[in-house]
Amino acid sequence: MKKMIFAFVATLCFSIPALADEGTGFIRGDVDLDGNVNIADVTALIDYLLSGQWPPEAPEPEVITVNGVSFTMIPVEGGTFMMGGTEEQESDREDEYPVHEVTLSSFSIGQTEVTCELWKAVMGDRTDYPNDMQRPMEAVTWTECQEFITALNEMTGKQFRLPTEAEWEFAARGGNLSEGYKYAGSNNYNDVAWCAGNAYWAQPVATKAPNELGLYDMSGNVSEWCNDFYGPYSSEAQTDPTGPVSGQEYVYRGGPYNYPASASRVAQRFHLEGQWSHMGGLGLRLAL
Ligand SMILES: [Ca+2]
Ligand SMILES: [Ca+2]
Repeated sequence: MKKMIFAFVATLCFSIPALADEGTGFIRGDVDLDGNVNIADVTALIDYLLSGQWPPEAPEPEVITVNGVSFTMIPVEGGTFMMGGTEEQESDREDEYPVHEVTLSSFSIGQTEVTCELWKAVMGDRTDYPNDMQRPMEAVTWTECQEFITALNEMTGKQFRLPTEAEWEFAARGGNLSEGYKYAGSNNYNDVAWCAGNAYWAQPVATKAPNELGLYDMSGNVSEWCNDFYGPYSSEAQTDPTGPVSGQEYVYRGGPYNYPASASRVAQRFHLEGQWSHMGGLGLRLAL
């Protein structure tokens, strides 16, 4: 009898419509949203049933407005992936190896790069970027990004931050919905990335196709600062890695509009000193 009840609950577990929807990035049956489907999900489902909260729902994209400017954070369900120069990357760059297994907890990431419009809404007149305000903010240092995030957090009461390098790559690869593309959402850079070959300067965000998670411009447009110091990869499997504890330079990812397409591969790493580098084509994307 106990077995029958268990089997019944397990069947329920795998039929949760909210979590089975195509395109949400969430795994069918993963009730507790930890990226794995296992016995813990059956327990979580029983808890949901007993608490009267049925059905459990996958988190929705969140729209946040500051000083009249709205932006969207996309939930990314945690999971396990291979990080670094996997086969489809066709990479000869030493720092993408060894390819290693990374497991991440759930997080949210900006649907787009931080726009000039959003930067201005948060930092007042600090921006002197005169052109299209829907373009990504660029030529900002890692330190300035932290100032922007601190100000944004004071305005919203939230805990925005830069993504870790692993979160950035997992999201670029499409998270649990990954199709294994070379670029974020396609094997053809022209579908998804503004880069040398189709652009001379930054383009308004979200004007190429999104990736599997609905994220725009993870490949190309502007590169994006990550929170981590730059360092070599280790072959060991890691959970929620945050990079080296100290370092000289910070990681940035995604390849800018003025680099060749290969620079916008999902695995390619860049690094730069964080305080003085006002580099054109380098911006940011928020994580939460
Ligand atoms: Ca689970
Ligand atoms: Ca980008």
